[in-house]
Amino acid sequence: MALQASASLVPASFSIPKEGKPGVSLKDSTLFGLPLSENLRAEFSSSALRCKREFQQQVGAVRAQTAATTTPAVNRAAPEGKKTLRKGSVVITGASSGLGLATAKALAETGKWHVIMACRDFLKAERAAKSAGMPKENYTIMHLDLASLDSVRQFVDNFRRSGMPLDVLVCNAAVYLPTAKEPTFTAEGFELSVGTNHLGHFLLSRLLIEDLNKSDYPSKRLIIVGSITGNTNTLAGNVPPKANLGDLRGLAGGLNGLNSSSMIDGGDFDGAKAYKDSKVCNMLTMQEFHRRFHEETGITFASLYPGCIATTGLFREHIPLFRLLFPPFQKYITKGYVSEDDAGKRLAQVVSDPSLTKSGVYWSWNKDSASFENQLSQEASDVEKARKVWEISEKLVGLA
Ligand code: NDP
Ligand code: PMR
Repeated sequence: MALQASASLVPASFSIPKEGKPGVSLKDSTLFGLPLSENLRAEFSSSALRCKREFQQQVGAVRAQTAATTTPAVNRAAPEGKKTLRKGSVVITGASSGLGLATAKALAETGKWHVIMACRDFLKAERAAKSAGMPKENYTIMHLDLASLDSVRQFVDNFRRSGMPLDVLVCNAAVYLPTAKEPTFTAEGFELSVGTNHLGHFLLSRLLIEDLNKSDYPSKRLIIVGSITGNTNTLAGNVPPKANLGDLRGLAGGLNGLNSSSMIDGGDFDGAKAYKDSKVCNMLTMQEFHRRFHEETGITFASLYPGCIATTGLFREHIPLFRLLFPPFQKYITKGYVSEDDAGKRLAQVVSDPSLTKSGVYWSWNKDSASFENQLSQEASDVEKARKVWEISEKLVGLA
């Protein structure tokens, strides 16, 4: 039954269009023969005050482990046998659901990590951590709304005030708005998907690299979650609308939809494309970080495609039929499906596995769940584009 239903997900006429030629747009008014729903829920919730109170209570819970604690496995990768006696301290953005939550859980459960869950909805994050059974002493929730650069700066201030070290930063949060007809914007007026997924994380990681650099942890890492759908060297990346940053004219114009396009390439707004473009920016940013900072700091920069986690909140804005059929389609047809728990273990591996210290890598997993270094598409590995995205982004977030 599920198989039959999912088979209908693949339109009979589906074909991979040639570069530059318009294909079947899944954003067009129908999907699998049904009208696309137009409802768009703005899901912002300000919980700064609650966060502050809870944060102050919880900071006290962050304690260095005693010498009696078993040495974390990660120490085996330490250069010159350097050892640490404390827990690793990892910030994960968007840890209130899906991949971020599963990763936070996987790391917190080891007892070797203290997870700072950087979330826009404090109560949701607290409930999620509790229901996932995360040990209370192994996590702290701090408010972060990536759709506001002020909030990003505030988060960095709060984090520094907490006195916690920063050993690993995971840029995981994202929004996906495939049914939106019109663009929506961040506090600073950037189109919401690129503004949140790329520009918010760009500012966050540019500011926190200083903190990562100060860490004495044996393996310091900055991880930016990418995706297959931003890579046009794959079947999934060829499902229209395809990622394409073009000559970056929209990004250079500020993505505000007024005197410039809301899309990076300067084209008409398309929510699904904006998400895929933002993932290309994520993967380019990781590589540019690697080129600029790896040698000097020893920090490992990595990106990954964790598999298709078809059940997460990422698809909350999609039509109900899509949400119903997407998981069986990925499970039985593409076989790209991975559960939230398993995806969380994969990202936790990139955070802490001593064998994944190579920098500049885009990790993926094969059907036996073994990690491998994957190839990025031409655009997602374009050195010149990465430099330009970096420089324009610096201007947009007020760093240049
Ligand atoms: P979810 O929607 O479950 O998680 C996204 C998280 O981002 C949520 O915690 C959400 O918070 C948070 N978030 C959204 N906007 C903001 C914001 N403005 N400020 C702070 N946090 C925000 O989706 P996934 O777990 O699937 O996605 C996680 C990552 O995995 C993303 O980077 C996505 O691109 C990537 N990915 C997902 C795949 C999949 O198949 N699901 C495949 C490949 C990559 P809230 O809970 O408050 O909404
Ligand atoms: Mg895809 C091996 C084939 C494969 C894989 C691994 C994915 C992953 N998808 C594949 C194929 C196809 N998808 C095919 C043939 C189709 C046409 C029917 C198809 C359709 C499709 C849609 C409409 N797929 C989607 C959507 C979405 O809205 C999701 C998306 O693009 O979100 C940005 C999506 C995804 N497919 C994936 C993955 C991982 C996603 C989602 C998430 C992401 O990149 O973050």
